[in-house]
Amino acid sequence: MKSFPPAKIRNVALVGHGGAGKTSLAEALLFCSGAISRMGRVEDGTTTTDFDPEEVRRHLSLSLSLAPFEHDGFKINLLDAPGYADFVGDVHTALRVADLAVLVVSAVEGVEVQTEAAWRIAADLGVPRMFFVNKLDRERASFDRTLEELRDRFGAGVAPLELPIGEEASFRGIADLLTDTAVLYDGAKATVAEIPEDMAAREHEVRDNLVEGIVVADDDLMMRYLDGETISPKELEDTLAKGVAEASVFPVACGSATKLIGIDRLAQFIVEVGPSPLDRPPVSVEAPGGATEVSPDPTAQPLALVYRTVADPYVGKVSFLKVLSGTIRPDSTLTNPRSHSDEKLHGIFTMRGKEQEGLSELPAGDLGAVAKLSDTLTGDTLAPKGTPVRVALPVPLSPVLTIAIRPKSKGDEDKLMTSLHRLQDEDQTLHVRRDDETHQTLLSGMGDTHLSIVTERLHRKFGVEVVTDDVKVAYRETITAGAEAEGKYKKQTGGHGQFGVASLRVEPMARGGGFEFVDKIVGGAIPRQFIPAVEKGVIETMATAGVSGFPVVDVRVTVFDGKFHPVDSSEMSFRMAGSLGFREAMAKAGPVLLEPVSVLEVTVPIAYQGDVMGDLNSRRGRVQGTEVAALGEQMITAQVPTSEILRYAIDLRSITGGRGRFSARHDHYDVLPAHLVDKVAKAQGE
Ligand SMILES: Nc1nc2c(ncn2[C@@H]2O[C@H](COP(=O)(O)OP(=O)(O)OP(=O)(O)O)[C@@H](O)[C@H]2O)c(=O)[nH]1
Ligand SMILES: [Mg+2]
Repeated sequence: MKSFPPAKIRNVALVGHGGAGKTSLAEALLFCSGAISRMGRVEDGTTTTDFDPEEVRRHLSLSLSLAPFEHDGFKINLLDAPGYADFVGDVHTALRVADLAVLVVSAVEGVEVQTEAAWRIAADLGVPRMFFVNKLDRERASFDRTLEELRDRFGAGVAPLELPIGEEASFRGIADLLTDTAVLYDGAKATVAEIPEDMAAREHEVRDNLVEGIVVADDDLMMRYLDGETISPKELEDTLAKGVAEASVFPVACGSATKLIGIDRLAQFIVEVGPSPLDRPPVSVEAPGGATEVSPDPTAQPLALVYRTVADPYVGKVSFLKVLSGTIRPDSTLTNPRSHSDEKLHGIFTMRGKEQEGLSELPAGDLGAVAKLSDTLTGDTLAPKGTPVRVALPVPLSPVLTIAIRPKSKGDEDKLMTSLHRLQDEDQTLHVRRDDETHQTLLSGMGDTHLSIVTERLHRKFGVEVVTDDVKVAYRETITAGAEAEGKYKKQTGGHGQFGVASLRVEPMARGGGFEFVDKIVGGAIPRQFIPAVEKGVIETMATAGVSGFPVVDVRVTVFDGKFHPVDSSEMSFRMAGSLGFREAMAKAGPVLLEPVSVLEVTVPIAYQGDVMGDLNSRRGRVQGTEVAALGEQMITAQVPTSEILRYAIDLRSITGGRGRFSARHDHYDVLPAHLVDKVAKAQGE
């Protein structure tokens, strides 16, 4: 593929709810532009951007795909993002490098949960947005109803540029409001025609609204319009383009991806009105002298952002780049300021789905890929040697669901960890952790589908089969009263013996107090050098085994008396005495179990607030407050025992139809209610 200057590049992310038709739309755009000669179908697993075996099998997108094509002398880099909520990480990735988000909305289902989620992410990142109302050929499709929903949710900036001619089975063309003409389709073949008479009145009304919506942005245009002058489509388009780039106007186009209606027009619209990398604000980077900004100037120093990493079975590691400034050439050597390693680029290419296509150079604004970088991860910056400039990393998404896994065959432990780390390179929403308290390997991610795909990949790609277990909660123990005990360790049968006695007092401390050791030995009841051994014995016992087998916390231990033997006493005898004394004193001191409690922040539309609070109550949660969040949502803050929210991601999704979001973090330990102690102790014994 030849090289394009920034003004001729459009980086476009297709985002929206699962099944709205993003992958089909990408396929249609590629087909209409001539980039592919056969139009694949999601149902047949033959599309360009759903090429992964799991995508083919499930008939939906699981990860982000790049698909560049040429249209009218421009290069459009399509980013086909998955719609399913578990893969929202890829929506963030796509919108981080896109200059325009096309929110694909089904004319049958209308605005859905992930349409709103994608909108919110794009708005947070300041990415210009437009809509493509798809599936107008389907039964029960309605453009008007969908448009009303769009206006209702996303405000007055929503501006239709087109109206469908016919709907459902009779959907056959598009009325173009800017030029006041109709386009009729026979397959992908378009013919320009007059606006059909039966819709002319409505077309004029919508067109007047649109024109008024556009001219208000420009005083001069507004005056001329009010004077009765006709504003040319070109002038309207230019003003519209400004509104789109500023993310104050959100145009709506429409069509059918599978019937190829309106597709060529969408491509044309993207090149004419969509922002180029030059229309976007400069990117802020961290440089040694402080923060600075870079613009997509192909003649400046080269700087690229690695926005995604994929392990390709044939090429090895592939790093996807967005060039922020300068021009990157196949023989360049760049430095990674994070890892301090020099990276020689062995060839630059782009990917169209799984197909590689070589590039002679990659100028500012463009997207491409390089293979086999030695020490570069997603989020890294590649800069010229001696210019340690870095793009700030985005705040990582917090995982919402955790499972425990172990390899099916015992020998696979190491292989499991290395495979997981390879998967983590590709997927920034995947977190792996070994819990030292519960001895489990924990895998956290964005939902159950995400995690089950990870375990499938472990098997398919790396040959490691895993078993999933329930996540164990890290309970602890403490005491509720003071008690004393004498720990006596004595072994004096023949030869050199063991003898040590330590009298200990235990007392409860405040929650979070941890552990304190007090030495109250007077008159040498225990020789000085053995006191640390007593403390060591206590600490070792506390760490592993209270009365129910959990670590003990929040206890003050005082050693106040003891006995020793001039020959048989040793470090070992006093360690044992400390351990025995602690165990006995603890058993007498009203031991209780402590459970971890999390702080949960749940954001839901107000309509679901009652249900969510009721559910939190049934989980022994204590609601601490509610506050108004953006877009008619409410944020509820509650303290909930961690054991009650291990699968909250799944439950909240079903309570709110996917409209709720939450974050949870460990907060403190609290006494486990007596009626639950048996259950926990029993589970521990298994
Ligand atoms: N009739 C009709 N069907 C369509 C149209 N666009 C997509 N479909 C069908 O809708 C289904 C979902 O389409 P996809 O392209 O996979 O949707 P997606 O938005 O990529 O879905 P995710 O990858 O899950 O986010 C497929 O069966 C398509 O054939 C359309 O314009 N008309
Ligand atoms: Mg898809």
